[in-house]
Amino acid sequence: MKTKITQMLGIQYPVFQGAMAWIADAELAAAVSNAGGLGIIAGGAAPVTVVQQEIRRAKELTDQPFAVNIMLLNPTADALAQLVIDEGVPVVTTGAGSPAKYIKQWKQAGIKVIPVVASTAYARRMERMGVDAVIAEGMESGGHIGETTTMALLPQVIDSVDIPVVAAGGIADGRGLAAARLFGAEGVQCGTIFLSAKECNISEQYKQMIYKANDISTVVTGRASGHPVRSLKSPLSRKLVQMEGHIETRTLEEIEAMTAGSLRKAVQDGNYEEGTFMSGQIAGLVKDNSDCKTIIETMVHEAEILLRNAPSRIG
Ligand code: TUI
Repeated sequence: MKTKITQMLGIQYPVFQGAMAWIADAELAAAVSNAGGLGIIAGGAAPVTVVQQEIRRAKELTDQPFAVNIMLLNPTADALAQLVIDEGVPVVTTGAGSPAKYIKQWKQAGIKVIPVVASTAYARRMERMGVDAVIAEGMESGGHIGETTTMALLPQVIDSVDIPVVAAGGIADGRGLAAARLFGAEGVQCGTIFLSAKECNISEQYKQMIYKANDISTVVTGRASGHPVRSLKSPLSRKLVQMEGHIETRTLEEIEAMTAGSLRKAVQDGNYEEGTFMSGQIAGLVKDNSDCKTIIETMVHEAEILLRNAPSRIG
């Protein structure tokens, strides 16, 4: 499946593995890149030296292109912006804010720059700044999200810019990829489906919660603090929903204390009571423990069949 994105990045399949903080390490990213997709190392809130090690490990594990994601709320974003240049990382994605101040230096270094956007205004702003493509991420996604669904956001972003658009949010199989292609997207980015990959190093508790999830298993918390986050319903997210129902200043501080470090508790410790198990709404589709190659090849194969048979749907 050749698209403008596979050609731009020199990859085989138009499938990105979303950058998941604490989760998307060199092993996962390299497995996705070796399978023909675009693996992405999550900078997250990790110290610069840790991200540097992951980049170097990814270079050992794959000779295919991979990306690093810079989460712009992260205080080390400036240092990571320089690190990707120093390490010769070919592709950078960004999330949770504006990468405006880095774009010139990244483009000068020959890096392909692909920000996540959650609105058309922001997509247009990014295009004017000279980015290579955008990822339009709907609120079905796990983690930090915008307000608009993929179904509504994607065609509007595609109509707003001339650069390639990658669809994200609620995509986990060939149907999602085929639909995104019909919308006019040049590729997809998936996070939740890769939580089930053998190469994804998360706690067994997290994996089991994903396998057991259905269509109504996630909830959005954090709207009061301005950083809405989608995660699986759990003891912590239920408590947060309750507290957010009657917010005072003290509650915001309590919420901050309860959520700090809670993603790490989910990923590494499998702490059911105190963890934040970030997940997209598509978790109900994620059932078995597969590897990245099978996940990507199955998705692309299914999409190709659907797209080939599309005329039969006219009737
Ligand atoms: O960044 C994400 N998803 C994430 S980051 C993350 S780590 C985290 N941990 C604890 C609390 C909060 C985050 C987990 N998941 N996705 C990309 C994304 N970017 N979604 C939405 C946006 C976005 C929102 C506003 C991008 C740009 C934007 O611009 C606002 C403006 O106009 O500056």
